[in-house]
Amino acid sequence: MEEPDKLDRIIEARMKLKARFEEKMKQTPSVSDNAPKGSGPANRHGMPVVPIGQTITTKWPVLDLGYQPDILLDRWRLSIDGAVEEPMRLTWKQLMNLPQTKDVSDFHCVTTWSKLNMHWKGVSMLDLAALVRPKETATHVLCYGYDTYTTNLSLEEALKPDVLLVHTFEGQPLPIEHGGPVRMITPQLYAWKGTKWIKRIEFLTADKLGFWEDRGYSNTAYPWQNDRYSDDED
Ligand SMILES: Nc1nc2c(c(=O)[nH]1)N[C@H]1C(S)=C(S)[C@@H](COP(=O)(O)O)O[C@H]1N2
Ligand SMILES: [Mo]
Repeated sequence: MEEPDKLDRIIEARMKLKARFEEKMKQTPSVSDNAPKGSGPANRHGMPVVPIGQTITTKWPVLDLGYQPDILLDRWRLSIDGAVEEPMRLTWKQLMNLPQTKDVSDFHCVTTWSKLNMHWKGVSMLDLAALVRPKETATHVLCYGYDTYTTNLSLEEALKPDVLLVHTFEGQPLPIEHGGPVRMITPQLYAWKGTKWIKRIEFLTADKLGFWEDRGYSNTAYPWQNDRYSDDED
């Protein structure tokens, strides 16, 4: 950020948000489940590195709705609005001027492939939320892609430290087919919870189903519980 006091305010808001969601986050299955399903050594949040029913791939398959929007950086905007104190519409330059986070995480697709140790760089959802300051009544977000895709997340999932809006993968700009210029990643949930070509994050005071959640995918999407479809009750 340009002004140091603005950065201080983000840091303070981030600490407050962390404190507000800490307890709920600790209770989410991807950190609290004491009988997670999967194989291999524990990952950094204590779950077996390969979730049940997944096969490791080194390739990176592409999944979309049959259309890959091509957004010029000059025209790219990210709106963050809804139940927040300070709605924003960020340009590319503004996004790049926010604190940048690097992380290495895994990607679990509901269609049974997982890709491990992916190197990302982007802006954390927690930092974006700290900027717009969700109202006390905010409980969920609905994310929108430039291709009309939507997906919903609870705030205790969306504000986990590994949820990022990434623009860089393995040191290169995120390819269009994988959601470039910017997509969300949700390493502790199935990957459909991460919107490619993200253009809007709407904070909500009640849950609202996204594209796949409305078409029979699980609302919660926990890889270590084989939580793929909303009709399986296990
Ligand atoms: N905007 C948008 N985001 C999306 C999708 C989509 O069709 N449109 N597909 C989702 C699904 S089902 C998965 S598994 C992942 C796939 O990401 P990938 O194509 O980079 O592997 O993106 C998710 N995000
Ligand atoms: Mo998917």
